[in-house]
Amino acid sequence: MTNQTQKPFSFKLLKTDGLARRGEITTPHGTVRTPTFMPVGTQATVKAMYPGQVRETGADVVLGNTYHLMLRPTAERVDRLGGLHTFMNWPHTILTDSGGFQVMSLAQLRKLDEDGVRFQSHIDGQKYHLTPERSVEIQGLLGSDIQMQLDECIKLPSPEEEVQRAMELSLRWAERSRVQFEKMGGPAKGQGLYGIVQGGDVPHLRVRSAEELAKMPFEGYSVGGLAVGEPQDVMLKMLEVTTPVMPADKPRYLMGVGTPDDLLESVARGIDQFDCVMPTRAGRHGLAYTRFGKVNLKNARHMDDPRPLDAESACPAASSYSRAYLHHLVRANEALAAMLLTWNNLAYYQFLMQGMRDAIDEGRFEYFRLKTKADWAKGDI
Ligand code: PRF
Repeated sequence: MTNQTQKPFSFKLLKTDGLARRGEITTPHGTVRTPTFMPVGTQATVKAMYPGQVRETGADVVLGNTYHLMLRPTAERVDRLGGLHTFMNWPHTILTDSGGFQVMSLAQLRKLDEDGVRFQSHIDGQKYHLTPERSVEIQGLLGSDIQMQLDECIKLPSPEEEVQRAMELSLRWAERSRVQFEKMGGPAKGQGLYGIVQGGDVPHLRVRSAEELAKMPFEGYSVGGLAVGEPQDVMLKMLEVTTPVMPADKPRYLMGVGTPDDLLESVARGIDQFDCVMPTRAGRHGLAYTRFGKVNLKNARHMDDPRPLDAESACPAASSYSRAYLHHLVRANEALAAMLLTWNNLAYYQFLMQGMRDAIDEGRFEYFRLKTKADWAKGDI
């Protein structure tokens, strides 16, 4: 049950500019300004960042993973310890993925059938059975504000029959997930459950998936099965056929995407929410995102460069450390390298999202899109 200060899930569409949308998701743990980028906190931590610092970059919501947390420390333990918000000291909104995607990329000896997916843990080989019902149960135990149905995401390219089979299975799992979500009291707790559009790179399957899901009462709708090996123009084409069929009064979440350019182009096609490991993972590998494109700090050209990454950035990681120092930390494999570059990258992603939100508010999104791309093209230095 939500207490007096907690508000139930809702979405308000505040403004549109072309297909780009400016909105607000409310959950029991706060307000999410959309379009939004959600840093990935797979293991109940955004790697190399304090939660307060993640918040300060401008994040309204972080993502957790059913797959990882069910294996360790287990959903039941997190529940006993007061839920995921308390456990990880993130009092704001949390979205969790359902586990299907991670099972397919990480688990051993996977076996998928109508009922769900059987797999062995990549940590200790222990056997698990994840069903649509169990996934929603786990997400409920974690206390996630925004939950995802279990789905089957297949890699591209795949034969059309295979794409169709996975999409139809995901629709049946959507229905079962919804039933379980209501049984768990999700709506009474003010939580939301999203259905996930599948259909690979086949336009008519995407449309059917979105139309069938729209008939079910989800709080939001995700676009899954993209950024799985197809070129960017195929992904954008799929968004162009999918978002017009998705309910306009519900949030739309493009899962596991992407580069700054992907975010810009997807918002231009009507997407409201994103998550991706890119800024955090790249940061741990010596790569910085800036207004003028990517900077690989491993490169020897930075060795004697006293300039910061971006003197005008509000993020200290970008403005207060020289490229020479960052290069040194990366080369020496120091923990601070990962910390500073992750901080810089999350701050840049949030700066980009704030720029998009302001541009939509002020009816100049198209100009913002072109200007941002022109700055990237200038390149760094
Ligand atoms: N389904 C789920 N999670 C995901 C995806 C998906 O298709 C993707 C695809 N890019 C990332 N994360 N449940």
